[in-house]
Amino acid sequence: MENKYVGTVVLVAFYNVKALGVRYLETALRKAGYRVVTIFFKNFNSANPELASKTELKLLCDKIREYSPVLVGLSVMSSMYLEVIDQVVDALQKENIGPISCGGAFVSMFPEYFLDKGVPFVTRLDGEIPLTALADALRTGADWHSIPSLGYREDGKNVLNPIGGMLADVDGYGIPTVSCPDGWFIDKNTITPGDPQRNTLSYEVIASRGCPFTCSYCCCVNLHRLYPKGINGVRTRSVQSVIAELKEAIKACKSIVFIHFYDEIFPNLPGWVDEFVVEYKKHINLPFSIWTHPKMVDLDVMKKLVKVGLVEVIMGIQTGSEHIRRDVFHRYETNEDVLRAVRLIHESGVFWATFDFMLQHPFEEIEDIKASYELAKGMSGKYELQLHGLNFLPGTDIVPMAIEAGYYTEEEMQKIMFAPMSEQFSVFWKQRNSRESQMWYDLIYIWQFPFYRKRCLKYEKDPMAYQKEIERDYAAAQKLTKLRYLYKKSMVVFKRIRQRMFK
Ligand code: B12
Ligand code: SF4
Repeated sequence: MENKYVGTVVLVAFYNVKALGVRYLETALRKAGYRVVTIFFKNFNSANPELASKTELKLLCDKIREYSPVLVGLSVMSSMYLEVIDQVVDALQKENIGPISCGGAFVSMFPEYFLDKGVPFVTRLDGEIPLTALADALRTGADWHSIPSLGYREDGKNVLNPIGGMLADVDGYGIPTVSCPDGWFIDKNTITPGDPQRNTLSYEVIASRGCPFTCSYCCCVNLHRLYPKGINGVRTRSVQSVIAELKEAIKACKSIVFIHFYDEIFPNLPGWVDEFVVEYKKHINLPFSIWTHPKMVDLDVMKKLVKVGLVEVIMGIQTGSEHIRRDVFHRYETNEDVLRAVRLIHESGVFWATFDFMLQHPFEEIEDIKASYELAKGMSGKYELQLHGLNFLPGTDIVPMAIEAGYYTEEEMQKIMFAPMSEQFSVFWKQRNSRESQMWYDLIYIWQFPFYRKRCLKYEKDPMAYQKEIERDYAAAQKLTKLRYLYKKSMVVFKRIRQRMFK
């Protein structure tokens, strides 16, 4: 069996059993003749993230050693769980397992983080071509020094090759491996054979890579700045490629009832959408969700998508304060644009609209959070609000802004950005602020439930005078959120059944 492969590469995905980036790498390596063993290390849990236990680290090391790979690729998408990547790198180094190569969004921005730790190779941006070239070179003993996008350590110095080996037409990468033939899942001190995605109810796909916007708290613009000439900030796949992947997914994962499109912004190119809706209806016909942006909402496009199964639209609004939005977040839509987008989303007839806000960060004054409350009040139709805090992600434009504004020193900021995982995830959900800010935060949360709106109109006159009542209603609204979640899920399943019956 081993003979049919040129060698084995082990890939490790962290806290993400869907791990699209890793699945694209697997496709590229398999095309080049490698046996690819993909280990999904720990399940995602943003509410209560756990570190890796000694047992889990041992299970990982033992499994990798078993395959004597040419290369071990660690996928580091986010800095929020760096603590665990550090644990894994330490364990692999102690056990002399490797050579290790790291890649992923965080590594693309901070390649030296791992080189300084003694990891021999890193890769920036798209990994398909460089990683395959590196595996080939290590396997054959060829020289790897000039592989584009590769970083390595030599004579005590870090060397970063210019970024290259990126395809302008991402169809060239093929489709991500939907079901890894040599997949393993490590979690809860146990290792399970098989790709955990096979039993999934929802499949995650991206129809494009990249985002045209420049939000200061997001890495997309920083990643974009690294692109070489000739590579567009947004690279959209062909409809055929997306449909081929989804067909494959439905064949391999028998329980799929829902599709999540995780494009930063779902493509709204008119020709593309027209072709997509025809093909999607014909071959896939499953309920799906998309992410969009206030500047990108087009009624005609939305209506076409709704007709073929779009049931949920998630849109970042982030704040109602024009000042915070423009000067701090570097988002250039106005409140009118936001209200228009919300209206159009509802007019399209989509079942569910979810809007994200990022509240209670150091740039925000009471007037700003009040403005978010006022914006929510002006938003038409039914909607779900997801209220988040602001994570300072390393390398994003908002980081130096916060230091310059005097909110943190450089040292304090380093501590925040590289804090233990549990602290970072608690900031993601919520950050404690002044009592008054807390009352406005609670009011925004409560407002999303129409039943409480009359009370909100009373409390808003002087929230500090109604603290007890606001807290009580906030606690009740949190319970309602759970019920609403169940309602949403059951409706999606119901829609799926109906769609099947009237196919
Ligand atoms: C889609 C997405 C998600 C999806 C993931 C879907 C999936 N099935 O994988 C969901 C919604 C689940 C998600 C969750 C999170 N995400 Co996210 N996500 C993205 C997004 C928008 C696109 C990622 C993607 O799929 N790209 C397409 C694939 C093909 O590219 P890729 O993953 O980058 O992989 C390529 C290269 O990086 C490289 N590569 C990857 N791994 C490796 C390994 C080796 C060895 C090599 C050589 C190369 C290599 O090759 C791959 C193929 O070309 C990015 C933004 C971005 N531009 O990266 C944010 C992004 C990666 N996410 C981010 C964050 C913060 C998170 C969360 C922590 C959010 C949270 N608080 O819960 C979680 C963490 C999940 C996890 N365990 O990793 C941040 C990370 C920044 C940071 N410093 O932390 C980003 C950059 C967005 C941002 N806010 O700036 N995310
Ligand atoms: S619109 Fe979303 S994905 Fe695009 S830069 Fe802003 S936060 Fe990032």
